[in-house]
Amino acid sequence: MGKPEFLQNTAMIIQMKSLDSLVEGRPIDNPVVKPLLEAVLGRRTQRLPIWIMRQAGRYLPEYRETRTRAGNFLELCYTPELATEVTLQPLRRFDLDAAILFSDILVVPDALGQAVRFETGEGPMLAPLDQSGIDALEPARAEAHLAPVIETVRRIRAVIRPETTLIGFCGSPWTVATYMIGGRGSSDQAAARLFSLRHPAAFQRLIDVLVETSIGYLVRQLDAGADVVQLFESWALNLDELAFRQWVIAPNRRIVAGIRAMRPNAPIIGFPRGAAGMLPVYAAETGVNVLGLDYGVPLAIDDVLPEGLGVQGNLDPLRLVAGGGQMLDRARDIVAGFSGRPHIFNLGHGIVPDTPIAHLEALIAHLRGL
Ligand code: 1CP
Repeated sequence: MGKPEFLQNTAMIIQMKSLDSLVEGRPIDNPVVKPLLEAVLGRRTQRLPIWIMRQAGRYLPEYRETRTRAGNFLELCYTPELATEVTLQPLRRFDLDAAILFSDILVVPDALGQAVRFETGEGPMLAPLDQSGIDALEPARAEAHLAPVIETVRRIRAVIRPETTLIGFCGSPWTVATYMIGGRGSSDQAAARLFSLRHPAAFQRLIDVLVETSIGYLVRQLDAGADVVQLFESWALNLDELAFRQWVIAPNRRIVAGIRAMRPNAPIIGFPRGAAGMLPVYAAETGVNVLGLDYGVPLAIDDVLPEGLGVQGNLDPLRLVAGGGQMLDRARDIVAGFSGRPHIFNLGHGIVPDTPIAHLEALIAHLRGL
């Protein structure tokens, strides 16, 4: 796919960066280039930007130690000192281009007054919402409740290298709603799908609360120092076209537009996991800068996505668990497959706890040598 010459020319990119700096009134002699942010903004860079989905977590012994110290998982998310510490852990070990705020998508329901518990060895647990529960949510308390997370963003920004991009995030409304209605994770999201069909008006009210809360939450993350924000739509699978448009595309589009109404040009990554045939529509209609690709997406998606749209992904996390030649070969093919557009190397879903650290080291060394 042909690209304008200037997108391939690093010297020009640096010049353009300097012009940006002039426009924004920053000193032009010291423009700090963040390769990952550049890619999100649609510019190809010499250095391949890399981060790993869920890069802080149980595969790291130092994470397990800090989590034990925190007592429980939500305490870890709400204690800025500890959340900053676990955010930095993968950056100390690996040559990565981004830090991602350590938190969870389920701090939002917790902030709205639907208490969330994380039992060790099990996923999240919530008391499932019914129609009256939706109307009892308390959006007014969310900002104060989430203040420690914003403080964590501030602390991370203060200590990471200026070249490192800081990624903030929240869950997209549909994905968060599947936990709020179902009370826990499930493989088919049947509880939320049925609820949305039986009680569309109540479900729309829930989505509206999540859209509004997410806009405010992400704008505060950007103001505290996040360079980019990512919308995790981890359960975009299992929806028919109509439901996908109603509960995935429309709310994500409203969040993107709502953020940009307050912070024009805010860089946003969308990750609609499992969107499959709806990916091009999602990209065109939500307005995200970068599309996250799960590992089910074929490399040939490159032919049908809008020219210049950035992509992120899509290595199967189990290739990283197994390691060796198959992992390195697939990583090389992914990089080659997206060489015609801005590309951020990542996994197609979160790294899993039994991933050997040596495999991640080998993967990153391989990518740096390409
Ligand atoms: O036991 C533990 O220590 C908890 C494991 C854990 C961790 C490390 C959970 C519980 N959440 C997190 C952190 C987390 N969650 C991050 C920041 C870490 C980083 O990237 O460095 C992020 C971005 C998330 C986002 C998240 N939480 C998503 C979207 C991404 C995805 O994987 O699809 C989802 C769906 C959740 C819900 C959730 N939180 C935790 C678990 C085990 C789950 C999934 C439950 C399920 O399968 O339904």
